[in-house]
Amino acid sequence: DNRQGPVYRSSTTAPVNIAVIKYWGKRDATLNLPTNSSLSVTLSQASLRTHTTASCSAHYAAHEGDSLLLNGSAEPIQHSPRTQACLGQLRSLRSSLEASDPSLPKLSGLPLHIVSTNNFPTAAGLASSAAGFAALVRSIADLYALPQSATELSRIARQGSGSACRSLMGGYVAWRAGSAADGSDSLADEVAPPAHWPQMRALVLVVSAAKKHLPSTAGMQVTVKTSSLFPTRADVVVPRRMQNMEQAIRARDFDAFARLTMQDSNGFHAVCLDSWPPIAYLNDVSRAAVRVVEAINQQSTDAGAGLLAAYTFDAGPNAVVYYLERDTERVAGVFRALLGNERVEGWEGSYGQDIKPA
Ligand code: 2P0
Repeated sequence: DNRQGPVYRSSTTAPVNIAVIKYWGKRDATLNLPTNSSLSVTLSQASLRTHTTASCSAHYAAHEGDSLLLNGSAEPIQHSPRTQACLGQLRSLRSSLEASDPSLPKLSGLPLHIVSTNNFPTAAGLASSAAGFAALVRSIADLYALPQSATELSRIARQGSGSACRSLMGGYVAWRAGSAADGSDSLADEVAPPAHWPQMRALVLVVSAAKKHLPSTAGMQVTVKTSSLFPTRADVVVPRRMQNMEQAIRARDFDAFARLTMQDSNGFHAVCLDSWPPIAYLNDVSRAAVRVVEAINQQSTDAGAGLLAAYTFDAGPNAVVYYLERDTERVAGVFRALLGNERVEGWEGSYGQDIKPA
């Protein structure tokens, strides 16, 4: 129906990212400004991603306003300050474009319909907010034909969910904490593209798909307020580790990458446990996964070689294990043999190649 004008539409996908240097702690909870920089690996879109279509039209009922359908359910975005911040800033960039070029259609005044689906269980605690807000920002930026770079858009995605700013780029991505009070320098940049180290793989072990743990936003606030170990982590340990991790990635040094990844995951869970009330995200199955990785690495280092596998855990019990393609049998193969397929909902993340379901 064209009587009330066309429907403008744009679709995109955004991948999940899994941090190897963790974001944990905000210096500003409204702008999502972190207390430390972080670094993640963007997983292949074939394994874990959000698909989002954004559209706008004069045909859409203005009184209904903007809407978001996530996996078929309407989300109450009118009551989400984070979503409102993203939509407001994208609209204002479009509005500036329209002001500078009067021939452009006036999309900034039209209601937005956003339809999003994940190709993985949303409840599984697999960083769905990162892919979700990255896809939301990218799809609307494309719909509005905004000229801003991925790094500039990361400033907007960050306000939806901190970790989302790292999902606007592929490969190895750093989120620089920045120091400005308005967040203008708290941005993501690509440390290395996927092709720099295409042998990297990730095995996602869904230990529990239940969503019982304390949400990240609340957990971070408790840690910042109460953990006595936290200032050392944020101010001393992570800045040094960021430098070493970037160096390990540039040199494709898996041994150093693995050690830093495991140390940082453990450091993050240590400040969680040091919080009051204490925050414990890992469970017995998580700890069993740690022991399997340690056994694999022990065998390798006993033979005089480097580390083969690195575990990392976010704000929940699920494990992500990084390894190199050449060690697939010795790492992913061991997990599969131990756990069997029915107890492991796994994906092998890969770069530039098809994903084989585990
Ligand atoms: C990370 N996590 O670096 C860390 C590691 C969880 C543990 O980013 O409040 O959903 O939306 O900014 O991004 C999860 O926190 O938090 C997270 P908000 P977010 O991936």
